Amino acid sequence: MDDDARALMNEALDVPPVSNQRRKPPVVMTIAGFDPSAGAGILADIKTISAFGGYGVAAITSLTVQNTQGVFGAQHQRREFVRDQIECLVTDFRIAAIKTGMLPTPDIIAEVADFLSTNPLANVVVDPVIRSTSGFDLSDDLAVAALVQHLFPLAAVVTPNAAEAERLTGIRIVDTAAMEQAAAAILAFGPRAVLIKGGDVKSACATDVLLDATGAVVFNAPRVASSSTHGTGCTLSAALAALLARGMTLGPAIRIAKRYIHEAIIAAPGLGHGHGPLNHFPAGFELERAR
Ligand code: PXL
Repeated sequence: MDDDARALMNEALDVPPVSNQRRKPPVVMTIAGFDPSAGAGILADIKTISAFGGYGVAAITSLTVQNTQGVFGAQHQRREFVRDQIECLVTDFRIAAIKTGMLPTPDIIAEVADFLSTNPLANVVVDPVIRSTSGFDLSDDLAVAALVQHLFPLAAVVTPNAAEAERLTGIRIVDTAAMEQAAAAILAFGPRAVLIKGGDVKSACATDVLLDATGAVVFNAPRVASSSTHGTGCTLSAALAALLARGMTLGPAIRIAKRYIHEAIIAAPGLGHGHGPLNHFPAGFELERAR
């Protein structure tokens, strides 16, 4: 299309002309499962990465059958096919950060770990997705062991919720002290940092605990009573990856990501009959103001 034709088309659509001079967005890759109801998984990740000014690309590990009411089946991909998707993307894009979500089999985990070992990247966020909110196992026991052994040592941060932290450590998460204890046990598996999310722990605040070699930081956010919480874990880890890709450090990134989740729950569209999706583009959240 020549310049005149482009100008004419933009005029007709009433949008500013496209310029190729704009700064390129950081490319963030998600390696995760596909939730066709778009509340969790790859689609939640891509929306979140977009909301934070990144360009999201994805390798799909599993196709699930689900809506807001539950997960009703899953067809996991073969490890070679996951690797092919990843390699095809890295030959074309410079990847600034990676987040992993649902990695359902030990084979897929070994493949992703092998890729990350041969292509070291500082900004790797590992969300240890084990079970859906509705109780569907998204990963088996062997996969959990593989995740700990092969992937945790390659992570900048791992982001279990309280139930996942319990499964990983055997420690019952009843309060902030137990969260810190569990975080220490997970840090010993080799990631550079651990963020345990206490959103599901019964208390007035949604308390998260970050632990790295320098010590623990506790984050509090007001709890929102809402059933629109499908995909909050995916969304948080994708937001962290997108912010790390923009050069932010983990502490400030967590603060911003938590505020984003809060706004996204408040502005949720109320869709479906179960745990509804978030609004990934909440009007109350402006990244530039949040920084
Ligand atoms: O929220 C965990 C999660 C991650 N990834 C996929 C999912 C779910 C929960 O249902 O379906 C694909």
